[in-house]
Amino acid sequence: MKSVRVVCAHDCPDMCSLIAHVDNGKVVRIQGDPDQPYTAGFACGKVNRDSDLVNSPERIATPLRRTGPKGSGQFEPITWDQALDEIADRWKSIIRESGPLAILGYAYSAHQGLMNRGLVNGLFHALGTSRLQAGTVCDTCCETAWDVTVGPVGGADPESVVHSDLVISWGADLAATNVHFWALAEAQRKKTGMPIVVIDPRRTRSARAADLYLPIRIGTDAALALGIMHILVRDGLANRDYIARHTLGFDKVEAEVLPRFTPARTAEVTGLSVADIEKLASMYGKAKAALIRLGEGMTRLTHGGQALRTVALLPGVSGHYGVKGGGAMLLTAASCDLNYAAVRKPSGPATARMVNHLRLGEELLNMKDPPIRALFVGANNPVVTCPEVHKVQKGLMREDLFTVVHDPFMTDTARYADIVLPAANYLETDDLYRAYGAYWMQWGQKAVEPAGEARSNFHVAQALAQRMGLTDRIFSLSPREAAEELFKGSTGPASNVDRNELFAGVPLNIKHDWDGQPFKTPSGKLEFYSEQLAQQGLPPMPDWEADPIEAEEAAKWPLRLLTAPGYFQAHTAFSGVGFLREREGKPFCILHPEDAAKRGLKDGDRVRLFNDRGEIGLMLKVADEVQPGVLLVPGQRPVGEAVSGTINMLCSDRYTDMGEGATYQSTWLEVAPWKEAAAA
Ligand SMILES: Nc1nc2c(c(=O)[nH]1)N[C@H]1C(S)=C(S)[C@@H](COP(=O)(O)OP(=O)(O)OC[C@H]3O[C@@H](n4cnc5c(=O)[nH]c(N)nc54)[C@H](O)[C@@H]3O)O[C@H]1N2
Ligand SMILES: Nc1nc2c(c(=O)[nH]1)N[C@H]1C(S)=C(S)[C@@H](COP(=O)(O)OP(=O)(O)OC[C@H]3O[C@@H](n4cnc5c(=O)[nH]c(N)nc54)[C@H](O)[C@@H]3O)O[C@H]1N2
Ligand code: SF4
Ligand SMILES: [Mo]
Repeated sequence: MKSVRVVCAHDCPDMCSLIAHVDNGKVVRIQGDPDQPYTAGFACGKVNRDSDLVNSPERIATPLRRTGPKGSGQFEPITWDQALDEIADRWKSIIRESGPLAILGYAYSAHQGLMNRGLVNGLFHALGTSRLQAGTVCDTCCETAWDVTVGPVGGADPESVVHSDLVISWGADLAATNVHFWALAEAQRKKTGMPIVVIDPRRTRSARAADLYLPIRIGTDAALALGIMHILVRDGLANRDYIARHTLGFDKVEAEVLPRFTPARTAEVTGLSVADIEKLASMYGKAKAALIRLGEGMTRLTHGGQALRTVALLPGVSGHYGVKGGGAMLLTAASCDLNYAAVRKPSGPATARMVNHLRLGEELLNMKDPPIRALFVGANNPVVTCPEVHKVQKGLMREDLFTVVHDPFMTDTARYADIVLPAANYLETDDLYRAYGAYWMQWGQKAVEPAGEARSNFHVAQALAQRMGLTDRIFSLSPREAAEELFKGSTGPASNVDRNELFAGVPLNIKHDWDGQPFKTPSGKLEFYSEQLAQQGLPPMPDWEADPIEAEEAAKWPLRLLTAPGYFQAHTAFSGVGFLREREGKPFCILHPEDAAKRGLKDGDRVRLFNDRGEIGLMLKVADEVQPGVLLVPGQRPVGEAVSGTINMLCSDRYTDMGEGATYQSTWLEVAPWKEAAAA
């Protein structure tokens, strides 16, 4: 038995340092690293089972070639040489006939390592193919909203919570998606009595453990933030000195926007009580170092950018951005200034046609001059996780589309592939990591050799690059050598780390010297007024108003969809672990008792969820975890596990106001008893 220090590569802000216990070439147990202070000796409930993930009997053993109709899941094993030769031959002939733009590399985030995530993109960049505007299914809305307000720079350090006297978890279910910050916040509460506030339409685990829980109406966060600003100003709790020195345009907001957000109107819009709004404002205004953890949940809807931006402005009014332990924290990665281009953009044209990640279906069906003729999907499962799943499926059914899927498992997406390649996962790969929700960097080595014939993303990118005749150096370096390239020409704390320590596997802190939250906007200040937004035709000042298309949908359908990660099945990356599938249960939705009673539905029923886009079947749980008028579907689950279908069949591919992100929560629907006949 040996133990190997590895880094968790799942798409998660915490980037844990882990200890993999290995016996006879197999990972037998995973535990959190006690010597990395943020990981603090524990992994989350899902990753505790990652020995089951890496050893899962459901993993794909060899490359496969399709033998039946697309989507049927009928394949025959082939060798790696056959698979790679066939891919390279097809791509070459497509490039000859239609040019490189007819190819799309659709690779995403399931392996967070900078090499295994970056080099696949590097391959397609160098080939000059159509480019993926990645992450619009996830964080481009919140990131853009933050960037126009605070600037492209990391927010507060989660570990600074030891200096906080108030934590507000605003649209984030910390106990599910950011457990190490949650643990630190709870420890601070225990030690100092610091209150934790949760603002979330779902009574999450974090909400149940909070000192104050505000069950806000979906999509009204901007109104709540403005209502709090209104009270801070009214009660003389605005920090005028900070506002004058570090912010831009607050006077206009104060004169033109805040008067409209009285406590009474704020209560009407948000569905909260005036008493709770007053209480929150008073707690916030009187705190010395209030830390707001901004979640992405509030941005997955039409005016999501406006929501996040407005909440991110609050610490500017109170001046908490200038205090250690205060401010706001969304992401941290923007402060890690490595030379990413070395891996992601080794060569290739400066610009190329962009394809929005969330519009895969639309673009497969309708893109012209040239149409997409070849698709490579890696570390991504769009047949479940993209909106408009019916369109994605229809696009993937195109006989003239050549699809390659690289994944450890036979996913819903892989079923549509012409060639499936078995992927190694993070326990089987060497890579360099930097957290996106903390200030840590770490080299992680593989704990075991890849299962079966699985190969890493890095390896596949290099093998295809070589077959396609690309000569960039990066395609012949080892992961360790490639990682060194990231430090060339980089400046700042990340570049200053001791490389010997780093590559020996020591977790390293990359904290900046901190003298208050830096602002990297055009004005160098926190921008209440944003000229960048004005130029895009968006409201330059924070505000809240109802969206006309949402209002139309709401008039037609009685329930609003809330989607948030499942506790044991987050997205689909853990669906290969039987234990976790069972813990999560058969795919389900949650309805408030009043709404269930109105429809004659009871806990444990099979139900039909439907709207103009289609219908799906799930199990029903009846609970006051949500407010009346809301239907919650945790996680996104593969089609085969549900009564029928998957939730993204009902979600539109409309964009958010900022960052062209996904609007899953701008979905309205109805629920009724399940009837086999109706579904046929
Ligand atoms: N363990 C684990 N960690 C993860 C992930 C995982 O799946 N599992 N996923 C990772 C990924 S890819 C991401 S993007 C992040 C996402 O993590 P978060 O930033 O936490 O975002 P979400 O999970 O989408 O939503 C968080 C909460 O927002 C609430 N919410 C929804 N709509 C609104 C609203 O209008 N207003 C307010 N105030 N709240 C709202 C939801 O009910 C939910 O509880 O987590 C990452 N971390
Ligand atoms: N309705 C709704 N839809 C959503 C969301 C929502 O809140 N509601 N959230 C959205 C968000 S935030 C995100 S980030 C996306 C996530 O969507 P996806 O990126 O599609 O995430 P996963 O479903 O986890 O799929 C990742 C795939 O990568 C595979 N994989 C794991 N490790 C590796 C590896 O090392 N190499 C390769 N090649 N493959 C690997 C896994 O087996 C899995 O099939 O979903 C989005 N979709
Ligand atoms: S909390 Fe996040 S980083 Fe840590 S083990 Fe779980 S998924 Fe990995
Ligand atoms: Mo995400």
